Amino acid sequence: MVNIGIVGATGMVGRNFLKIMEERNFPVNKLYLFASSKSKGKTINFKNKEYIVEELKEDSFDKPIDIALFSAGGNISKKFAPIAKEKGIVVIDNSSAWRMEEWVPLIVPEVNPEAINKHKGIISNPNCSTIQSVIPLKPLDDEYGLKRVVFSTYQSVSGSGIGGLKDLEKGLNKPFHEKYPHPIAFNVIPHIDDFLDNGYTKEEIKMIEETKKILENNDIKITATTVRVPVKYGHAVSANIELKKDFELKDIFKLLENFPGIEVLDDPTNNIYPMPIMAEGKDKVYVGRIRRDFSLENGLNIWIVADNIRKGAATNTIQIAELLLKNRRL
Ligand code: 11C
Repeated sequence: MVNIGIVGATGMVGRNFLKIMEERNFPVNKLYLFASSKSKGKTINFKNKEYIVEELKEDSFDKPIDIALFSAGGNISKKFAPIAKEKGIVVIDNSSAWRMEEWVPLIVPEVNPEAINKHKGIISNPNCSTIQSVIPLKPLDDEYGLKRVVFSTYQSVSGSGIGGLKDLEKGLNKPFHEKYPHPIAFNVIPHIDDFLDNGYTKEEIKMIEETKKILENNDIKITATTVRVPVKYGHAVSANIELKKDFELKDIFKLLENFPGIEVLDDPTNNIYPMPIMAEGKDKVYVGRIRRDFSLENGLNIWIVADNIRKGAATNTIQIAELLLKNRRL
């Protein structure tokens, strides 16, 4: 049994940490919930017991916590994760604050579970669109070698938190764009996170850099275009892949079907392919539209869908916590 602290307990991902720990019967002993002063005093139910939300402060980590799950944004993680780590608490952080630090493992348990053994007190959970993309890429890289990948994403508004859902629900009513610079209802917006000087968005760079780090392969050429679509839950990614070796399509199907965490849904004659509407609330990564890209040698197209709040965030974090317990890395 372990003592768990949750930072950002009232947020969408924070609440899903609790839900998923209940579902998976994670062995929680003591539970401490932290959020901003706005949420202080709220109560949250976990396994039929009410817990009071405390304001996050520097002394919050004086409590006997073994693992702290953070999902309260990059600035909170930058400030408070080192404080928790100094107290001997293992932090699993959902923000982008620590992901690219060389000493911080960036983990998708189906892909690089062994990275847990290198942790030094902070472990990062990758970006949601990266998590679902690296799972099918891993067996392809191991078997054929990835030469180049072109990601095009179709990301749901819940990736932006409650504000994204509100903008979508408002439709075209003014003011329609509190979260986004344009209406998202009846629209698609090719802009996720801030723009950088090179013309890419931060979300695109996350997909490129995090994929290389998780697959431990800096030689893959990767590009990405990330797009917000008017869907509530579930991100979709089209991955156009150039492999180093030739392949038989039936072997690709077998490889993906047998990889942990993947469910292949690919029966075009019966209109079966992954869609956000059926991935919502689930923990699998769904892969379909698997076909050869005839425009290049060893080219392959796949379509990847997953629930961004669950497998893309909360479930992956709880799986990392389970890995910590299994490998006795606390
Ligand atoms: C989105 N992928 O859909 C983002 C949300 O770095 O963890 C997650 C941002 C992150 O807007």
